[in-house]
Amino acid sequence: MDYTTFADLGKVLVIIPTYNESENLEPIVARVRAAVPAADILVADDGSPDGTGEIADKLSAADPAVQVLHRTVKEGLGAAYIAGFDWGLQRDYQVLVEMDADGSHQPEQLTRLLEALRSADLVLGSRWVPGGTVVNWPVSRKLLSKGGTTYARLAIGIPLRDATGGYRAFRRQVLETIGLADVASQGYCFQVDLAWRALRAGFRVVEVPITFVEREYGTSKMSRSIVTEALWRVTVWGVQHRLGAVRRAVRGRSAQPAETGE
Ligand SMILES: Nc1nc2c(ncn2[C@@H]2O[C@H](COP(=O)(O)OP(=O)(O)OP(=O)(O)O)[C@@H](O)[C@H]2O)c(=O)[nH]1
Ligand SMILES: [Mg+2]
Repeated sequence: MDYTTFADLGKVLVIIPTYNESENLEPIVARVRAAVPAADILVADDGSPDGTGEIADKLSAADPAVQVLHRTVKEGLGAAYIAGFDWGLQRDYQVLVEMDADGSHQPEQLTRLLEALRSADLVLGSRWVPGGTVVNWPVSRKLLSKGGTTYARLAIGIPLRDATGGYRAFRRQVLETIGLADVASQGYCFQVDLAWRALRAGFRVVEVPITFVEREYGTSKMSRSIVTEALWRVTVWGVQHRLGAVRRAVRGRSAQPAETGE
């Protein structure tokens, strides 16, 4: 078996969601093709007004490994990924990768994620484990990112250093198991949601260090509403999680006499 092509993992699909990434798409696709030539690419574009969808079509026409999923309405990152996962799961892809189009997730580090997937079910590219870092971020963004994961650790007990990152490799079984159809969260929260579902389902989740590079071209879709959504959803999950633990403890106590035959 040739381990350099990752054939042992099965077919790999790199999903790249795009909204107004006309300057970034062509270079990122070329870098993925060079880094892992055996992987296919799916661009999931939400009708970008800047022509990103047409650029994707041109790349696809020139290279059969590149496919395009055109969606007509901008529905957010989470919905684009779910549509992309569904597309890949309907075909024979065994590994599905999340990657931003803006260069923040370096395609050259994809081999690192895939190598780690050999002994895991879900690999997270992590900025906040030893060896991981962020290039060109102001202190405020670093604080927001680290603070987001810290909050998720405290609220729901998620045992991760970087729960909001979006550079990930999933074995298909994870996506088939965790119930994608009822994932409503978007943005940062989408990433926390998926990692937490995978952990609760008992999958092996590992973090590998990445160097995250802030985008050079185009504009960020990060917004106050994405942060607010993550805050309220994680808070609600935290309360539900604790209530569930209390209920289980109470039920366990009232069930005890019957179990012990008293
Ligand atoms: N299809 C689709 N893609 C989206 C949508 N929102 C964001 N994206 C893409 O998702 C990826 C991440 O979005 P970014 O704007 O880079 O958000 P971010 O990485 O959290 O923010 P920055 O670090 O500031 O760039 C990029 O490839 C975007 O083009 C959306 O509504 N639909
Ligand atoms: Mg970005």
